[in-house]
Amino acid sequence: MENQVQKKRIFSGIQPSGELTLGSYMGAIKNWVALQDEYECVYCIVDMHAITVRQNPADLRRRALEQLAQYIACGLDPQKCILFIQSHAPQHAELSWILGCYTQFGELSRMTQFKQKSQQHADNITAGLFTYPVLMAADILLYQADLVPVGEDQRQHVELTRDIAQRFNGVYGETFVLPEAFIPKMGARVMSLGNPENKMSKSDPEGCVFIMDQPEVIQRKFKRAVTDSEMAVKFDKENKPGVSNLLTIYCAATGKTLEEAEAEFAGQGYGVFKPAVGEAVIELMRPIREEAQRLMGDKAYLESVYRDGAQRAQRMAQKTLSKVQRKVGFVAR
Ligand code: ATP
Ligand code: LTN
Repeated sequence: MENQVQKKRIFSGIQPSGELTLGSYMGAIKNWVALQDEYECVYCIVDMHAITVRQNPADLRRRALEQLAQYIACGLDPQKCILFIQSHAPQHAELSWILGCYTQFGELSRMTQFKQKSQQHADNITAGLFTYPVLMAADILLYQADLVPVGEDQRQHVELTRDIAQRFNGVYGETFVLPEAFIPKMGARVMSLGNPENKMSKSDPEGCVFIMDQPEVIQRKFKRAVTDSEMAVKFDKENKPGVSNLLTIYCAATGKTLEEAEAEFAGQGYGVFKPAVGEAVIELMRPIREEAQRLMGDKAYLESVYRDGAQRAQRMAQKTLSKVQRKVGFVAR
């Protein structure tokens, strides 16, 4: 055999806790697709993370399958990357327990997402919500991932993952690859159309564009997008957060630079600009929506993808888990 260089690994996942959004597409999935040719990629539907807040079981099951269809429709190719459902690989829960014993209470208490979610779900702050980042660390470290393509909001969790890995390696010797967050230049933090001070998020349907939204719905949301009382289409995050967000979306959708976009709309008001951004997003999403709808009609195919994905994922994950179990002193099974 010739000397083949081992491809670098990628791991990422999204919770099936709601519909995929334009934010998750621009912040994460777009990069997943771009990286699949050059790297060995593992992409997950993290249903175990989703139950850290209360879910309706029938909806959760349906959304996990829809999310797989949408992953493929976005351009992820099951021949090139591993696509699977987190709960189908028991190694995630097993490693998560072990890593939890190498994570400090204080570290988890500082996680911004925990602070936000425990405010949103004040009546149900579970241990699972608190230890969420440990399960995420297990996801990433099981596959020895070098890069983790996510939006800006997940940087803190990837950094914690690195700290846990480093601590474990320090005690037991080289065990885990130290992962790095891979965050896009344009679209790392898409803001809500209704409230551009907040991140676009599936928990706020009006300010949020969903991948599966019909064109008329997308156009309506963009026409209503909050801007300011000036006229100029200029990027200025501080003073013009709404317009700056729309410009970012426009550039991420069309591949144009901010300068090109500003020049294109120079002298034109928001009445021209907002529908143009809507149109760009509609055209970006159209083929994805249509293909996802078609795939949803082919349950047998989707099942074959996630079954095959789970087998391949388990094989990779088990290698790491066995090594870790041996290192911490468990008796071999
Ligand atoms: P929730 O409303 O439950 O917080 P969410 O809409 O923020 O969910 P996630 O499922 O948490 O979406 O995120 C999936 C991936 O997409 C993550 O990598 C995340 O960083 C990225 N992402 C989510 N929202 C945005 C956004 N508005 N801009 C850029 N990236 C985003
Ligand atoms: N916390 C992430 C989802 C997630 C993830 C992962 C992302 C769970 N495990 C591993 C990257 C790698 C979020 O979207 N909120």
